[in-house]
Amino acid sequence: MIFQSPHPPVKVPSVDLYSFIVQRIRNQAYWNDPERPVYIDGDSGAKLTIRDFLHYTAEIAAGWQSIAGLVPGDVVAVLSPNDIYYGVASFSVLAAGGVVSPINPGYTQREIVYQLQASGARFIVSDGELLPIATDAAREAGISVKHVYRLQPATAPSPQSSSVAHQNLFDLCQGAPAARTAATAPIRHSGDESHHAPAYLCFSSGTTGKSKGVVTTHFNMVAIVTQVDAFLRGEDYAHTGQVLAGVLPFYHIYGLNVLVHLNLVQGCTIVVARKFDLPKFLCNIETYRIQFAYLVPPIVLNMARYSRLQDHDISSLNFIMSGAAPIPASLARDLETRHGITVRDAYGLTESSSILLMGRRDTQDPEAIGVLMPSVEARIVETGTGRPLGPNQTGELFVRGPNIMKGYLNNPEATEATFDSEGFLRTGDIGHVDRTGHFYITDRLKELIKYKGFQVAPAELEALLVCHPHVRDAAVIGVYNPQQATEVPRAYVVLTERNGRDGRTEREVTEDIVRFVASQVANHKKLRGGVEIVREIPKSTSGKIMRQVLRKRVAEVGAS
Ligand code: 4UU
Repeated sequence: MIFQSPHPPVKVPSVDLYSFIVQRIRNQAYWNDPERPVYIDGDSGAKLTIRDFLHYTAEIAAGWQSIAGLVPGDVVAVLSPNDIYYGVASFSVLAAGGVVSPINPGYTQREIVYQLQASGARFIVSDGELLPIATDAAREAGISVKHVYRLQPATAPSPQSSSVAHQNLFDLCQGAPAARTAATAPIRHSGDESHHAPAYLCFSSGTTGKSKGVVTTHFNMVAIVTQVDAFLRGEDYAHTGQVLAGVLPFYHIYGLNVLVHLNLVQGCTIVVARKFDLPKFLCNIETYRIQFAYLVPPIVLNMARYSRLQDHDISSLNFIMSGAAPIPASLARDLETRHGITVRDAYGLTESSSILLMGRRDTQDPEAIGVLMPSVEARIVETGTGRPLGPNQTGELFVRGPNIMKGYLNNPEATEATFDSEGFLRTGDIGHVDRTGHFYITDRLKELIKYKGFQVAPAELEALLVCHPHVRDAAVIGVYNPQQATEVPRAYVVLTERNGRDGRTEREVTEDIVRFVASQVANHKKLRGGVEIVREIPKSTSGKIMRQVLRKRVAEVGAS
């Protein structure tokens, strides 16, 4: 049985993402005013107008080709926190025929090098405090430091910390000042099938193993924007012309889709936060009269619990979309009843170019996530047998549609294991659908752990743990922390016989392991769920870690 969206299917234009966005900007009445800001920096108040956005994007695109020497298909890594110029970096690369690989700015050098190498990046765009690490990572990955560009306009002071004089992305602008008012015509890729070329390489661990490059084509990205736009309009909660919070990271598929692409189609202004800070966020809601916020559950929780919430006038905020991890139903209700803010859930994957399910206006049950995006088809499949299930039967969710990735980069085995013979993608999530077409996600079959919406791949931490001199074997699972409304990674380790504990207490050994991991990985991957020493890691006869045994143990003895 195949489940369909209650919304009519969309027609996906056969055009590259940049041309699509430029066309839609031209048709969007909110952009008639060239001075209207696309982005406002929530800290400094600096603005990027739609006119400058279009100008810089087109000019830099030309410079990528003629000055930097980018050839279509080249990968450009963007290593930056949220920034008013992030979209300029991204669209200029796309317009020049390049592929963007956004990197988590919280990554350590080791993690950055991994993504640079796995994506085959030829250029890097970065800035500020990240420039030295971007430069070192470039050297380590074999990328010329001449190919590391700064993201800020030339007027911005050069960061003290960098010993290399980097070229500036804005120096790629060739246009004379007089050309600034005309939004330059988009550069189209050559060849009819160009819209099926890769546009982005975001990274995701998928159902198993380490993080992999997700090949998202122009067609996929045009599709998802078209689908979400149609859905929001259909439910009468399009945020056309509104002011939106820009707190979700732009490098992650969720933020990328709604705050770098969809916002342009809907004529929105984004108030950009480089780093999330609750009081600052609330001040910005007040100052800029933010109306709509895409968030993740831990932020919604912090907000609902904040003792000084009353001190802020957040009356402009009328809608919160929470996504990337489950939101406790009581939390959504609380904000709705106390503050009159509509809260809806959204579910998506990097592999589906973002949103698959979203709450409807009339979604009553707060346990339900919502219904399928237009043009997305779904199956619920019995685990183990692969038998398709009907309504109200629990199994793994499979999805198909124009927004589903092409596959994993240079990894045909993983790609093959993720799609079934009819082109449905395995989500690795467990749930069911009711008779009204509402989907519920109740469990996760895949290994992935989500800390505050960020991906943590157990396989990566396990590979790291066995590099610790005292660890012989390791397994990592996620345990839910209700106080923080998030999962946290926890490790189970078997110590080496020779080193054992070296006369130290168990606590000293586990604390050392926690510190060791923390020194190697981004903040969100730290072993916040602790380390437990065990005699052996439960494994199947084929040597696979039986995570369900560990999860069951947590369920029996509690998370702490
Ligand atoms: C329970 O998390 C994402 C993308 C989320 C997204 C995107 C656009 C949400 C709303 C939106 O508008 O991608 P990944 O690849 O980092 O993680 C995917 C996994 C899912 O397989 C599922 O296990 O994250 C989990 N997940 C959720 N779980 C994502 N959203 C939800 C959710 N409830 N709402």
